Amino acid sequence: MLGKHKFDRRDGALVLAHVWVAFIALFLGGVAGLLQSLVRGGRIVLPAEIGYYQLLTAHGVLMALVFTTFFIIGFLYAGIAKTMGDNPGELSEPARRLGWIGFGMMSAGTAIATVMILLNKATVLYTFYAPMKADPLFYISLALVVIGSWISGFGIFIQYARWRKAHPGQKSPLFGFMAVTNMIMWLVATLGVAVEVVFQLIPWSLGWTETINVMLSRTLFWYFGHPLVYFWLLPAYMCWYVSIPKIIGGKIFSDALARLSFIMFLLFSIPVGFHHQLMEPGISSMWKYIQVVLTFMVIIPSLMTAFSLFATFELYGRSKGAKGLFGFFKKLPWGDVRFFAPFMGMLIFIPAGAGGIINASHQLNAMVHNTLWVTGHFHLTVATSVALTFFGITYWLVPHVMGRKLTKSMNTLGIWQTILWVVGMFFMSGSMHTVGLFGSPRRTAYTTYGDHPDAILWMPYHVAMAVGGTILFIAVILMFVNLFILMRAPKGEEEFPIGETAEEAAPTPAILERWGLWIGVVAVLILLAYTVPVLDMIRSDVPGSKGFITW
Ligand code: HAS
Repeated sequence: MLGKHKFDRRDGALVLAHVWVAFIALFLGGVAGLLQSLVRGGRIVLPAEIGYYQLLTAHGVLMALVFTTFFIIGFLYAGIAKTMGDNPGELSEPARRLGWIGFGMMSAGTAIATVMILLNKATVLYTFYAPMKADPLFYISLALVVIGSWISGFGIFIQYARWRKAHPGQKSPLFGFMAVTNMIMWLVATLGVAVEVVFQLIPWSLGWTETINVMLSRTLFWYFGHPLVYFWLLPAYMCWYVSIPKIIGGKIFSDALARLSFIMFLLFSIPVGFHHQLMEPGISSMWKYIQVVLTFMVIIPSLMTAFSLFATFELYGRSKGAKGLFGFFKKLPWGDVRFFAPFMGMLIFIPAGAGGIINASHQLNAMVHNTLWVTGHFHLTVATSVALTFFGITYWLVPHVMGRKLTKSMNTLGIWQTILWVVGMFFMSGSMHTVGLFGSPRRTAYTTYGDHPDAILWMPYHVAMAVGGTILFIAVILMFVNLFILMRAPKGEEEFPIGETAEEAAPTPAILERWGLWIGVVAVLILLAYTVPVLDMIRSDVPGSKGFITW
């Protein structure tokens, strides 16, 4: 019922504004990605003025930071308007206003950052690792993006608080609960990068301080950087948990399990940043060990999610007469892009997650760290599981908020777009993983290691990466075209799919919504995992704290 309500036009405009910025970033980032893969595949040499690292920075910032953040905030606003709006599909005035202020600040920050990158004044990669230094304007623009996203987050919290006030004693809608969890995680995580940018990078880039504590800056970055990946992932999980059951005609397996998995992400996604720094000096093995253990904890909610999705599919399949272990497979709506694109994301998340577990295993990390394996890993996770799910959402979200209909031909184009993406990624990420095991480094232009003894061995894989990159670029263009067509689709109604929980599911314990408790536990875990090592880093006598560190 909820899904059928009309969406308020003013809120539709807010959602569409976010979606547009996201897809423009995807397009520009795609151009940079194509060029990069052609350079590494030895197919082209960049014209003198363009640097490889400049492209790499543009690609990473636009795809990983801008596309995701804008899409996510637009999607969350749409979902809370739908499920917790003052009327279904209508935000309250304060939430809408904060949404626009946040959008304005993030867009201004993004525009300045993009110009600085294009001017080659911010070639510091998407992780902006010191001692690489950018123009102060770049860091200031990043601060603007972060503060803007906080303001958008407050809009979501306000809408949630209004809903709870109007519905005392009731459990919040699952989508709203998940949106709030995701934004709390984002707020706590971005504190790390805000401290790094405001207290280290900006004063240093302005020349107010002569040196920078490299180790500390990287640690603050990864304090933020790992929950960042779950900030990308959780909205995809929201689609998998809440929308996919409705799209296939089934039920959510368990509301309680879904909420518990999100709370576990909140608890365990932040105190794990050291697993990106396992090969770095200046952090003792004991602290690395503790954070590796916590990393293995954060795998559990993903396993719970896999279990829950299989259960949803199986229950649905059996209700349609499916027999045997995988009989449900035949009953799933393969021809519906709203299902097909996110499902391909799920399927690919199985090897992607396995790769993550390899990365997190300290000894194996020594083998893969800083090789193209890691690049392959995040092209499967964020650039496939998450991106394909976001594409799948776009096919119903845009028509829904605009009062239009997803047509049959549009659906077919969407299926082709998904197939192209999967094929392109098979070549690209597959060869990245393989050649990574042969030691080919990441974040390095091909020409810089031309005389490496293994370069001949790596070359065919780099060519395969270029093939994959080209197919993916065609898929980006098709997605962009699809978005234009969606905007002009015939007027009508497209559902915002919000699933219902299976009748047999156990009730949801109220404790899962005790935010004070969970934020308290998060704070304790962060203090436990970070206090001593950060104090060590601040004391400059620790070996390695100011030393040279590999990227
Ligand atoms: Fe990661 C590096 C560990 C998940 C993104 N990761 C990165 C980087 C990025 C990234 C961007 O421990 C590079 C950063 C840089 O530039 O340096 N990652 C993990 C672990 C997980 C993980 C343990 N990563 C992600 C996700 C990302 C992401 C998600 C983005 C969205 N990652 C690492 C480590 C590094 C790292 C180290 C540092 C490497 C280094 O040396 O620098 C886990 O969260 C993964 C758990 C996932 C699962 C899979 C569950 C499967 C599901 C699908 C079910 C499918 C169904 C379909 C139901 C356990 C839920 C039906 C299927 C049928 C067959 C019918």
